[in-house]
Amino acid sequence: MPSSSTHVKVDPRDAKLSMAHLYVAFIALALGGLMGLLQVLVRSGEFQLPFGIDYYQVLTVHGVLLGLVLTTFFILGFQAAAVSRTAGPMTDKARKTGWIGFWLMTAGTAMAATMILLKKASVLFTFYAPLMAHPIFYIGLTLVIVGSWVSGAALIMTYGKWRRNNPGKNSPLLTFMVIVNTVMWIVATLGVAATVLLQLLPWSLGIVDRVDVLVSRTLFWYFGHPLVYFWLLPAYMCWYAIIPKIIGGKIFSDSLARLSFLLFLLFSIPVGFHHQLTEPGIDPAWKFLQVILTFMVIIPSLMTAFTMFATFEKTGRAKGASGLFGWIKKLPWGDARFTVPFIGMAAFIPAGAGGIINASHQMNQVVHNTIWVTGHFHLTLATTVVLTFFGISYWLVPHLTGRKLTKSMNKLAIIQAWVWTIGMTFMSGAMHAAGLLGAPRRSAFSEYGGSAQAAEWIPYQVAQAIGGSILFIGIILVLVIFINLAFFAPKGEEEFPVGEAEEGAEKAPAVFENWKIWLGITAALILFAYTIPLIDIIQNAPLGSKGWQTW
Ligand code: HAS
Ligand code: CU
Repeated sequence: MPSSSTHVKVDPRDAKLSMAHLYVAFIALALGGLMGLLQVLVRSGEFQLPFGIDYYQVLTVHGVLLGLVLTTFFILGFQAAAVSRTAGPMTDKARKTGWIGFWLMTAGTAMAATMILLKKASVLFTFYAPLMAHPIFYIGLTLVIVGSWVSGAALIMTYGKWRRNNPGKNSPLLTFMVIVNTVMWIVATLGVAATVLLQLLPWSLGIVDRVDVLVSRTLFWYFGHPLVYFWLLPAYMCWYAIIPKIIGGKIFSDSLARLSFLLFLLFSIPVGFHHQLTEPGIDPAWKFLQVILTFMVIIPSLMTAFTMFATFEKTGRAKGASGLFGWIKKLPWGDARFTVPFIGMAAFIPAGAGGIINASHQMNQVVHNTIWVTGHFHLTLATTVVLTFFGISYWLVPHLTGRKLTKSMNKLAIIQAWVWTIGMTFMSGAMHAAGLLGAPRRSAFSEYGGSAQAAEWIPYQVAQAIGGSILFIGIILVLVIFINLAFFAPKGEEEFPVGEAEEGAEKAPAVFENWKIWLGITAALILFAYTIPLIDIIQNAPLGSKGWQTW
């Protein structure tokens, strides 16, 4: 079967760049996972941290390493490989740019991590004002953001070269998807860069005394919501463009896949208020508008769910399946490259439903600031996205290092995913339940002076600890597989699977690559959703807050 792309392999020089990112990502997973274990143990009430280590310090390391470092590094590594595989090798200039981005991000990560470990920045992964960290923490964050822009530029340069060499053609699907995600990331990070550089850094340096907390949180969530789709879209790249090849099928619809990505670009950003629904100081009419836009951004996920079911059913039927559900039996359940991401997809059904509950203006009052929300993002990010990333690593790492995924590692990978599923069912399930009983998030163990309500939470916190401990075993297993694939697996060639469109399938409309239109609508929606409320917030601002260090 001819490949839809002329490049069947990632260029070895690009492979090095991609692997550098993956090493940092998996180191972050190891350390961040260990912190997670400590947290659930503390919250069970049966364990105290030694050596004066503080719960909130551990929680910050966990959130920053897993939520920000693991994700960003994995994604940029995967995206570099995906572009090199489908649009061709990077130019020397682009690759150099990619390395500069990598080192800026790595230096920034080291700076921020050092400050957290020195107990100078226990501000959690959302670094909300008025909690004030050491200036070096904010400088580190700035380097991570700027580094990611530089890395993004390397991808855009490679895409630009492809366009120049292939006038009038649609770019390869995976490259197109990477570019949408990169553009979304750049537009979104402008918000967090603004609050860090214009507000938090001058404040922690003592140049200004007070910070406008609501402005800072609004700029954060302008970024914070698209951040979660920046995590999700690489998983969708795998589902739309890679899984069909692994299961021996075809891409269901190239146009639909591109359209869903464009909808994410349009609707991911003007929705940050759904994280601020309980915050005073924002007019409810604007919250309502952003809730409507949030429901718009659910549509491309529903399109994805439809596409996945359709892909599975069509492939199964082409292999001779009959009956309503016969196709399920035709899926390659023994192949970790399929099964591991599939479990991620299945988890996204309850995870997404939970998101819709969160976004429903009134129901948010019940769950906001409870550990339900923590349960929600351990299903979305720490199950759906992360299992898909693990599934990607099982072929990407050996592809990049010139090795093979052996039968025994494949089996271990499937066991790993089941261990993860069991652990997460306990942990996230208990979090959702305890949240409905009012258990707070972002808080260490407390009996709240022997309150009867707090006593109700304790059995769930024990269940969280059991689940979290099982998850920690899952982390050890995935690290064993990663180290094997990076250094010890037998030499060989592992395929980078890329799905193909059906023979004679209709081409996606050229307008999908008219960036002026998409960026224009994105900007218009952002201005519509944010301009008036932001003016309101600034005009009616209280005095602002001095910095707090609660540790
Ligand atoms: Fe969320 C809070 C709303 C998706 C992550 N979210 C968070 C936080 C994080 C996060 C980290 O509206 C906490 C931030 C903090 O620290 O405060 N979320 C949503 C909505 C969606 C959603 C509407 N979230 C995500 C994803 C995340 C993520 C994805 C990470 C990757 N979230 C909220 C809201 C809050 C929130 C509020 C604030 C809460 C508060 O009060 O603080 C939607 O995008 C979800 C749409 C998804 C679907 C599911 C489609 C299903 C598919 C699977 C198909 C399966 C197949 C397999 C084919 C509609 C695509 C078949 C298998 C079989 C077995 C049958
Ligand atoms: Cu959100």
